Amino acid sequence: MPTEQYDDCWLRYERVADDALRDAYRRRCRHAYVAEKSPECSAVRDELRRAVPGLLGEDVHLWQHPPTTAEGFLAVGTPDDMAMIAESVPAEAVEDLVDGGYLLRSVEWEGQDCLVVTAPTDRGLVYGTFHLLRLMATGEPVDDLDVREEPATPNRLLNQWDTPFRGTVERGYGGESIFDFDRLPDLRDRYEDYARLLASIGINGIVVNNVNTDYYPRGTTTEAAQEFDGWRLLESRRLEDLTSLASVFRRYGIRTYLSVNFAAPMLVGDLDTADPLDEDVRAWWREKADEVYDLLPDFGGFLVKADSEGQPGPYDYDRDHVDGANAIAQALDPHGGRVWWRAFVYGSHEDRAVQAYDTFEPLDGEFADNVTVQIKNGPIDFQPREPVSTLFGAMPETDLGLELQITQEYTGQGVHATYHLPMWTEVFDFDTHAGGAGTPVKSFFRDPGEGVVGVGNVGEDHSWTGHYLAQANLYAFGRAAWNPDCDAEAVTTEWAEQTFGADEEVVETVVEILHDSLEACIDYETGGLGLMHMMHNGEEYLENHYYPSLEEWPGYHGASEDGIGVDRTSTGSGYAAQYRDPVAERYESPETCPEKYLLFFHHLPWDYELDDGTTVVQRLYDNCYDGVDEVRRLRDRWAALEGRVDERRHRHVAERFEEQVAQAERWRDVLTERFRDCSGVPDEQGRVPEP
Ligand code: GCV
Repeated sequence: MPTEQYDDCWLRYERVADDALRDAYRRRCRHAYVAEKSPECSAVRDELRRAVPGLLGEDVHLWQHPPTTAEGFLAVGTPDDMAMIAESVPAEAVEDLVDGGYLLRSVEWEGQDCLVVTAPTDRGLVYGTFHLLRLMATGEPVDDLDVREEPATPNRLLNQWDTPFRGTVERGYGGESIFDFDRLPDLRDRYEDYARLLASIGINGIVVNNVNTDYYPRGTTTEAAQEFDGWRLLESRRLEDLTSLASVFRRYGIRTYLSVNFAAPMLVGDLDTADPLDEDVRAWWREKADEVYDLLPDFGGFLVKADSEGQPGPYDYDRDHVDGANAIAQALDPHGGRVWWRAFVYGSHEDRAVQAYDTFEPLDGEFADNVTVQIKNGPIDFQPREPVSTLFGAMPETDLGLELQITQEYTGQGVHATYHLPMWTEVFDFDTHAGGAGTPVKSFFRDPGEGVVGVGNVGEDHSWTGHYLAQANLYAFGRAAWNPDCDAEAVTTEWAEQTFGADEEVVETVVEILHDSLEACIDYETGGLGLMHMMHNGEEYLENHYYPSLEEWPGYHGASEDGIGVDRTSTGSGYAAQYRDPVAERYESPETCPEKYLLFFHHLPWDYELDDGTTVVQRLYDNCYDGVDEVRRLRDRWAALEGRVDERRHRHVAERFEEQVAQAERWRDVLTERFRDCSGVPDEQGRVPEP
């Protein structure tokens, strides 16, 4: 079999150019002693074997006992594993750390300069080692290390939307699925490299299959659906196969989860109902959970998309989401497993924004302790910009999960350079006022059953993500899930340094491109005043949600002769009132509503005057044009890096930028011409053609 070829992403481990720094690293890391006990520790050893030769230009000497050498060394283990660690680091400092937390210390041991990576759990040792390697890859000194790190968020999960047995990834733009479920238990190197990438950014759980467990695209016959169904992963032989894949992730501290079909008792079992209150159904889930845990003792749990976009659910039996989620939760409970139950429901309300809150808020307090309600960041669907979902802060008695989209379904897919971290920090920092002023969204994911979830963006492509710069979205997701208070610019800089090396001009340019990219996308795709979902819903897979179209979803923009926007105030759908005051009050009035959400909450005349006296329609024109100008500027910034970035990656990104500019112009033209037609108001600058 040919060696698989794909990019190393941010784990490149290129030689440290600075001699003094390299010597300092060598003094402490050329010899290493890693506890010999667990799969995680063997992963640490493997990582050192990969990284040290790259960074230092020589092999690491791995010892099976404390090194007896005249040089310093790196020790990785818990205090129980090694006397050297127990004697170098106070026991309480380690015991105090939560699962995943770790300490990095520069210490002197028997007259030698050493480094200690220690933690209360083996998972923490993996994270601590990756942290140390990151410091070296980014040229940070290690002579005086005193790092204490803990994840702020207990569950940091990846959701793969990979459709098993079909090999595709729903909304995936990095190529086919890397997972070949049909060939399990055979493993590919790529699985391990994926696990390494995820562990290096602190991910501790992966749902390996699509939430759509019935493959359902338009036109699919029932027969074809049967052939490709992800629900089959719950079949006994598939579960046995899964154990090999799970063992790869386990080495890196990552627990495996499955998306399951609510009707599994009928599809996988042979029951004639999936009614969650039926005793046979509940017993079936218990037996299935027992079987899963026999094979995978550290299994994380089940993710369920129910009564949503055609997936079956408790409504099929006149039951509610609590009945549905709790029936599955009772089966997982004896094993410490958890149900992640999605709140992505719409269809029965004229304004879909209203429905998730209407459905789930009244159920607060009724979900079992091992159920987490998983909520998308906004009330619609991963748009370039949405206000934060009203459910955050509305369910104090329920464990919540925040679902973010790493893949760029609505932000240019595999073509546009659009960086999501600024969007996520905006979500994390949003003050819900649920417990009074100062209750930001990020405060809801700290309990053991809570977490932050990202819809993944990798595939078979050499770049993994279809666009080399889109790797930054995966990286940033992990770092932000670990610490929602992270300094966004610092995270992006460390990604750029690890990915493109130490050339300051390259790093600064890449960071600038990434940080300016989201606003540009918002401008050309939405006009920047809170409009959204003006997308083509084509039959062609990659066309879907990529090109502009205002005809197909008129309800999202509300453009008519008299104005534009959607009234979600008390005179409209009432969505604004689902927030707590003073947020609800602020959004209710166009005078106080932030401009970026103005047309999400209000239907306003085209000539409505904004704070600076510009009319709504003129601002929309201006923003659409500014967005394109900005993308051209970013393209030129990247072009100027020619010769400073390797040819393969430079060309790839440059070509995509050309396409992005063309598409941004298309978006601008479609939007502005439609606004011009509807409003009858010419562009003051004469850029928009007259009808
Ligand atoms: C996995 C949107 C996407 C679907 C996705 C769905 C969901 O509708 O377009 O591809 O399905 O969200 O999040 O369940």
